[in-house]
Amino acid sequence: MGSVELLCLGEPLVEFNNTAPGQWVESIGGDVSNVAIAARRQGIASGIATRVGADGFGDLLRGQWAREGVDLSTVEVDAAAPTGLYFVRHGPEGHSFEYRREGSAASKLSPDGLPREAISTCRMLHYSGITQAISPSARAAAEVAVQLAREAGAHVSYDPNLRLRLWSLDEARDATATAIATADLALPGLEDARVLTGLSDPENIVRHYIELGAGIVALTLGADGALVGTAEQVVAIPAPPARLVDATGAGDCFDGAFLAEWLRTRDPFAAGRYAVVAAALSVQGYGAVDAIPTRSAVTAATGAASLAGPGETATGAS
Ligand code: KDG
Repeated sequence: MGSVELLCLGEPLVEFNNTAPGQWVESIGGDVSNVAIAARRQGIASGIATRVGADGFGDLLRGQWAREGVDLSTVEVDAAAPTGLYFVRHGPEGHSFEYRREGSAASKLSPDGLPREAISTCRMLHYSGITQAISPSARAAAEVAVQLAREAGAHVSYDPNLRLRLWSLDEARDATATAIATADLALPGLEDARVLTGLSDPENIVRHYIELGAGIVALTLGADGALVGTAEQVVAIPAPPARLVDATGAGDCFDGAFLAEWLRTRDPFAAGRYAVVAAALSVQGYGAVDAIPTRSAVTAATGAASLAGPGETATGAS
C-alpha cells in the first residue's frame, strides 16, 4: 500500500465482550485501532503503527485489519511480549473494562522503532492519552512521532482518553495538556476533560483547549452530541436518538468519522455533524468495532441534506 492518509499510533487490544450471561464474544478493540477502522469504513486510507505479540491474538488483530483494508505495514510482531486483552462487562451503570495489558507488545513502542517514513508521508497522525500512558517508552515514541509529523507538514490529532489505571492524574494532566498544545485537532470526551481540566462547563472546556493551542476541538457529550470549536466559534451539535446497547468505542468511532470527514471537507462543523451520527449508530450493537457504520450507513441514516440537525446552536468567540 502507498502512504496512508491517517496513521494511528498506539495499542490495539483483543476484546472479550460479555454480551449475555456466560457468553463472551471475542473481537478487537484498542482506541487507536478503533479509530483506524472507523476512518477506513468512511473511505479513508488508514493505517496503524503498533506492535502485537506473536500469538493468536496478534494474528486476530492483523487478520481483521487486513480484511478491513487498514494498512498494517507499520505493525511489528514481537516474539517476546504478548498482545494485550480487555474484557467488557455490562451493568446498570453502563459498561466497565478489565484489562490484561501489562508488559504488552505495544507497551514496548519506542522512538527507535518508529516507522519514520510512514509518519512523514501521512496526512494526519492520530494518537491518544492511552498511547502516552502504556509506558514511558511509548510516551517518548508519541512525542517523537508528533515532531516528525509536524516537521513533514502532517496534521496531528489527539484524544486524551483518560485511563487512570495506567498513570496518575498529575502525570495525565501534564502529558495531555502538552499533547493538546501541539495538536491541530483535539477530540476529548466530556468526562475525561472535566477530570483533566477541573472545569465543568463544556463550552469553557472547549475554549480552554483552544487557548492551550489546539486549532480545532471536538468535545464529545455522549447522547447529547458534541461541541465543536475553533478560535472563531463554538457550535453545539445534537446527536440523533439512539437505542443504547454498548457504548464501548463510541468515542473512537466519533474520532475516526470526524477525522475522515474533516480530511474530506476541511470543515470541522460538517465533520462534527457527520461524526455524531456515526457514533449514535455505533452504540446500537455490542463491541468496539462490530457496530462501527460504513459511510453508506451514515449517509443513509441522515440523508445528506438533514446533517445540519435541528437544535444546533453556535456562539462566537468571547
Ligand atoms: O474506547 C474503547 C477502548 O477503551 C477500548 O477499545 C479499549 O483501548 C482500550 C482501552 O485502553 O480502554
